[in-house]
Amino acid sequence: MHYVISDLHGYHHERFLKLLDKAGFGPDDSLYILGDVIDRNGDGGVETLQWLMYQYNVDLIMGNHEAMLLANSFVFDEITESSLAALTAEQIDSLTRYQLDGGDVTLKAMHKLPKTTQQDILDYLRDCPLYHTLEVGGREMILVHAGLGNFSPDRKIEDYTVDDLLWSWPEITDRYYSKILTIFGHTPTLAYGNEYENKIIRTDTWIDIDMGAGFGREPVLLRLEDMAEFRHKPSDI
Ligand SMILES: [Mn+2]
Repeated sequence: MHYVISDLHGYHHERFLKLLDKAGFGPDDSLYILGDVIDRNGDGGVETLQWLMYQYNVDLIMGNHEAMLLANSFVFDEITESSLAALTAEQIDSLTRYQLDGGDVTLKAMHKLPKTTQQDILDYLRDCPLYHTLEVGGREMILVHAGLGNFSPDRKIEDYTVDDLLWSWPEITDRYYSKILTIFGHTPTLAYGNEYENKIIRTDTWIDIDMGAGFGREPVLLRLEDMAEFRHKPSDI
């Protein structure tokens, strides 16, 4: 079976593992995380990243938050007085924006790790793809973090830019490829209206599965074969 989940944003790691158990996720299944494992809550998802690096059947697709961590990875270089003085205004600006966007907890948790582990995590993130395509039950699907910005039916998936795939904010009325189902996160479904609170949004061409775990809500694990949804109740331990 194939599963997707998105925007964990520092969701408690053990609770995430329990959610996989709840769905019966096993060694023959595949899980795709549609980006933004890190930032905002708890240890910023660093525990989940350390787990992810060693899972052969779990793939992380790049989110804008992973991209921001990578863009600020200069903070993990050896720091000397001269390297601090050599920081550019762009680097300082980028770091400030990342910290204001929830990166603070991730940077703090990363700094507690040995240098080699930090570099292993950064190397792992550099290898994460911008999207993944697959076929489930005869239906073609695109898994991507934020949607397909500047969509055109004539544009092939490989022709979208990093900004299109990581930073777009789809409108509820947007329609994507008619014969390919696009699944993404990034925009909490609640942002489309109160009627979507705690619900994934399914249109005929795309599905948004971001439940707003970055803001303390429970994420949904979606099984692609039958579109079954698994989630914890907030009261579940
Ligand atoms: Mn995002």
